[in-house]
Amino acid sequence: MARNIVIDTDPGIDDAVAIMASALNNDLNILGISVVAGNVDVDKATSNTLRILGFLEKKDIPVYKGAHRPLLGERIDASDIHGDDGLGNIDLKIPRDLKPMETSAPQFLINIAKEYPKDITLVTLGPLTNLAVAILMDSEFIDNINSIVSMAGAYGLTPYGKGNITPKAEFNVYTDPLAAKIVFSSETEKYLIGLDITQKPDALLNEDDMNMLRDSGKNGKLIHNMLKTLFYASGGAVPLHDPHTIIYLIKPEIYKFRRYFIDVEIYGENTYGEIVVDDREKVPEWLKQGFPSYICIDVDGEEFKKELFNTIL
Ligand SMILES: [Ca+2]
Repeated sequence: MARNIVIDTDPGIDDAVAIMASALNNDLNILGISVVAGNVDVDKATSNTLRILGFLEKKDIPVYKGAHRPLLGERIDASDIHGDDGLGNIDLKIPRDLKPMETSAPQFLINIAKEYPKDITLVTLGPLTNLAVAILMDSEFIDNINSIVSMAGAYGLTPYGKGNITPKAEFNVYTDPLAAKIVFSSETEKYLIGLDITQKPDALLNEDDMNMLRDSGKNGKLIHNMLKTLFYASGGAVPLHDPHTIIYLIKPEIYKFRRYFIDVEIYGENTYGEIVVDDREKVPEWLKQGFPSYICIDVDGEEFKKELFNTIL
């Protein structure tokens, strides 16, 4: 039986690729997509979700618009990376019959978790504002979720686990560290996939991958078009962060996780949005700081790309 998932996202080029991979895999059943401000503002991110679903002809997946700003700090976007439209300035229209639902994203998350208790894997690809609001609104919400799989954070557990906004902070956490703190301290199983593995050299898209995408069918061509400006601006090797969450669900054996107690820095001048990992080995758990999560510490990058291309192309 297919696994029920809900995706919370801020498309975003790599979000779009993750949505494509999840929608095209028969072992995953997308119950809905909630949208949050992140890479672009929430209206553009919602439009982009609808554009991708229209392109895939998956018009039956409901889309819910969520938070337009973070719980903490001013909204910061990443249109310098993802283009003004958030998808690399591609020519892709929203089909006229596609609109977001009336219900807000946090309310949808609460409702769907009640409807499918302990039967939903919540996949997050953006700042964690919608989840934090759902946690604050409904004390039973998090108990109803089976597990959370998030692309978020830089943990310093591999040579690649350094920040991409500041030396210490990754975008999805930096842009709403309070939301991340609320979600990461919640009592559910959390699998956190961060820059420690998404920036690993063998997981980056290289020139051969780009040429292969360009010369493949319509799905590959769309990915090539979204990525090409960013790819050449970044010197010929580009990470695809968000799709790791989906490939982890499809092929968990190529990922390695370890359990750590973690917390999020929300006050620091130079460390704002940093994830503090309590990796002290000889300290008993009851003395450790933060809350436990499973942190991704390795991936077979070649296998990641192979599985991603197999799913999408
Ligand atoms: Ca994202």
